[in-house]
Parts: sequence; structure tokens; C-alpha cells
Amino acid sequence: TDLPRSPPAAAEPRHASPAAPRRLREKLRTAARMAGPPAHTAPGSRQQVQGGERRAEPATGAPAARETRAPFRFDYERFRRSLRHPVRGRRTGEDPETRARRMKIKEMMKFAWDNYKQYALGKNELRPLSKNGHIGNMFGGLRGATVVDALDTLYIMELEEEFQEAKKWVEKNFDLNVNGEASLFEVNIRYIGGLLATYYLTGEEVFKSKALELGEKLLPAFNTPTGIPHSLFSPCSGMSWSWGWASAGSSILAEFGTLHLEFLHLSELSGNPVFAEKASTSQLVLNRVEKPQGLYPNFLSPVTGNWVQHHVSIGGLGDSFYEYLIKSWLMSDKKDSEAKKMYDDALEAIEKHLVRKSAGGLTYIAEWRGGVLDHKMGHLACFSGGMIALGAEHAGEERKQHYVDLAAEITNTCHESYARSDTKLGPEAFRFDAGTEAMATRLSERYYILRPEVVESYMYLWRLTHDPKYRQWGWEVVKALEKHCRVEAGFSGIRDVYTTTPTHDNMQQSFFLAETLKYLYLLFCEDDVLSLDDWVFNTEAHPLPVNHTNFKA
Ligand code: DMJ
Repeated sequence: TDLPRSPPAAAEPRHASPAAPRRLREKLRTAARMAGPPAHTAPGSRQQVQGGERRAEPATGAPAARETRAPFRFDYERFRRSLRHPVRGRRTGEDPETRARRMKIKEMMKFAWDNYKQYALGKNELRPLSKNGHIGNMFGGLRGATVVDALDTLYIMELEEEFQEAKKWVEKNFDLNVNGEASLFEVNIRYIGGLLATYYLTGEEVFKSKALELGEKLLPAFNTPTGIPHSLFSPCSGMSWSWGWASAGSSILAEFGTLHLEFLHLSELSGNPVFAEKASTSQLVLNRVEKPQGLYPNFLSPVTGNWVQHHVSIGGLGDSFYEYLIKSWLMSDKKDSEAKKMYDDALEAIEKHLVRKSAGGLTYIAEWRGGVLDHKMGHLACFSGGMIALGAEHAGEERKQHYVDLAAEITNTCHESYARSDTKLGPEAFRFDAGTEAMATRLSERYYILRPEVVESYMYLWRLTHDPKYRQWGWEVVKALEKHCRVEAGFSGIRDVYTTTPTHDNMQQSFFLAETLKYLYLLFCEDDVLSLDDWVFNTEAHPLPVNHTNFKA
């Protein structure tokens, strides 16, 4: 999701974390088992995950011989043996055109990185027109968002020198002792996600230790009566808040619902179940709460655990919550059946109440405001074609084709939102009312900020169907980016997709390197590069491994 910034409401008092209920403990046992037998864990480790709880101290006798126990050690070699495909694939039998297109995208990544490095290294984003850096106020004093977001893309594209530059910055300059007000969601998906993914890809300890150190700083945000985290936290003071604009101090579905993948891996790598416990509490609260028509509204009180407003959207404010349900199930090696059921039920309700077909035959997902449909689809909602494609394979024989078709129809509609613009890039939101189809009607919705969601869906649909049109559509985006967004010192968003002489917004978003270019690149790779058998992508396109339970170590 993407959220407006505003000052936090008055600081709320910190609350004690609720005790983990019995069902949660059971769930955590399952989560802990995802790591497999204690081959991942040094025997007798102090923080060994056992049944989801820290190992009990001996009741009597000599003091525990803690000091002599080996510290927890994640078995990286064992993890690598669990993968079914080489991380960067085998590169066999491809045609020259596909290779040339992939190389073009690699060149775009190098250009984006080189300019960031030259003009903005250590700042959060590059301003490619003014040739300087942007810090912003989303990350609470953390810096280098573009470095951390770019790491795994540089690695996958085999931009070795550039990867080393980024790694060096993390080693020498990435300071976690910062103060300020940070978004839990943004820090999690970009920094934690980027660091975890790069650790799993490379085995370099620095990425793991930074991820775990930062992960600890997120924990105070969960100190609420329900365990549903606040949206904002201070890495230094441990205080947390809700957004000032979120009614009645509510937390946002797409924020507290988009932690599960990263937090399970924080537990996996640290041996400390607290992260999995925090993320599972949110899932449990959401599973229990009554849902209007089976739908999940976007605002929930972290104090009462009840909905605050009945606005439902698969775009901004709601989006990645749904994505993390199906991906949690896939990442658990299909063991987290609660997440799968929540996903299946949610998708059924979405299809019944929000999916509509326009007069011109375009399938879209509307928003829902207390039972009334707003016939608008945000660019953010275009990730859903890819999500539904990813889930389709596991929907059961009778539903599978239906979901493949639905995913293809939604992705087609998102492609139309690009095809109907003068730049061939899509607007921030498009509507289906008053004779309009798949176009923005408001001036304020005409911009494009280098977002990934449409090419993300092309990538998933390509892998599912191998229909060449998805590669053609991806290539149209590459050409449009080159024509309208490439400037002298990087790539910039544009303010109006309906004019061929667009004004640039002077911002190269970090997600352009993390997501847009990565998904485009993967679209022109063989399927075994970051194979979906082995990896799930977090919502910032950082690959996190599936916990294969069935392999010979
Ligand atoms: C990214 O940070 C993530 O994809 C998030 O889930 C939504 N917004 C941006 C990209 O548009």
C-alpha cells in the first residue's frame, strides 16, 4: 500500500503485549517446524525454537550451563541444499531476442544504480533532474533505502561490481541507531525484506545481522492491547503511534497484514520465536473478527480489535494483506492451511462483491464503501492479476481454470489502462463510470511514479501461461520508460500519462530498482531464475525462500 504522510496523533501509551493464546502457540509450533529438524539449530541453543516456545530452564539442580552452549546458528548450507533450482537459473536454450531484451533491462538497472550512486548514495532516493538525494520522512532516520532495495536485483542481474558497491555501503555506512518516526510497513517490506533476501541469495552474514538487529527495533510497535501493531514507531525510543489521519487511532489492514513473510524468516534466522508470534497474532485476530459479507475493511482498532470503517479495497490500504495470505501458505510449504482458507474465502467474497465487468467487457475490481461500489481501480490493485494467477494452480481442479481466466482478464484490463494513454504508461487510478473505461478522469490521478504492479502481473501470467503477449506487453513498458521516464541522470516519474510531453516529478523511487526492473528482467528470463518452486516475493519483490520440508539434507 502507499499512504499519505501526516504528523502522528499524540503519542499513545505503551501497552503490554497479550499472552499468546493456545491456538497461536499451536500455530507457532507449525511455524517452528517449517525450519525442519534442529539441523538448523545448534543443539542446546539458548534460543532454540522448540514447540514455538523458548526452551524451559531446568527446574532444579545446577544452574543451566548456558554459557557453554553454542549460540544459535542458522544452517545456510543446508538451506541451499533444499533449493530445487540454481538461484540464477541455468540459462539454456533461449532465443537471441529474449536475451537482448533482458540485457537492455539490465542496462537500465545499471543506469538507475550508477546515477543513484553518483548523486545520492546514502540518501533514500535519487532526484534525477536536480541530481541530488531525497531523504523523506518514511523511514525514521534510516538511510540508503535505494541501496537496500536494489541489492538483490543487482545480484540477480549479475551486476557484480555494483552489488559490491552496495554491499560495501551496508557494511560501512548503514546506521541503525537512528531516531525519528518510521513506518513499520515500509521499513519491513523494503529494509527487512531486502536484507533477508540478499542474505538468502548470497549467504553473506552482514545482511542477516543487519536484518535481525533492525527486526528487534520493530517489536515495540506491537505493544498494543490486541497485539495488532501501530503503523508508526520510533526505532530509538520504542514509542509507537497510529497515523494522524487514520480514524479513531486505527491500524491499516495492508500494513499490519504485510509482516508475516519477513517475520517468520526473522524467527527462522534468529531462532527467536518472538517475530513469528507477533505476525501470527495479527493473522489470528483477523481470522476471528466478524467480516461484513466476508470482506476485510481497511481500518481496524489495535485497542479493541474491531473494524473502524467499512472501506474495502484490493488496492491501496488493503492490497498486500491478501497477497501475504496466499504467499504465507506457499512459503510454509503449503502447511499454513489457516492462511490458505482465509485467502480462498477472501477471494470468493471479493469476486462476489467487488469484481465487475464494464460495458466494454473489461473485468475490474471496484472499491466498496459501506456496501456502495466505487467503480475505480488503482494502479496498486493491478498486482491482483499476478496474485490470482499465483493462487490459481492451487485452487482445486474445478476452480483452477476459472482463476486463471480471472487473473488474465484483470491483467488485460490493467494493460488497457496503459494502452489507452498517450505515453503507454498507466495512471495512478482509472475508472469505469460515466462512459469512461480504464482511464483516469481526475487530474490528480493521471500520474505514474514508476510503479511495478502491472509488470508484476505480466511476470506471473507469463510464468503461468507462457502466452507471448505478456512479454510483448512488458517490452511496451520498457520502451515507454525509456522514452518518457529516462532523463539525463536516472529515471523519473511523470505527472500526466496522457501527454507525450510529460512533466517529470524528479523522483527515482527505490521500488523502481527493487520491483519494476526486477519483474521486467524476470519476464525475459527462463522460469528457473528465482523459481516460484523455491521463492515467494515479498510485496517489494524481495525473494524469500519456501521452507521446503520434504528434502534429503
Ligand atoms: C511498493 O513499495 C510495494 O509494492 C507496496 O506493496 C505498494 N507500493 C509500492 C509500489 O507501488
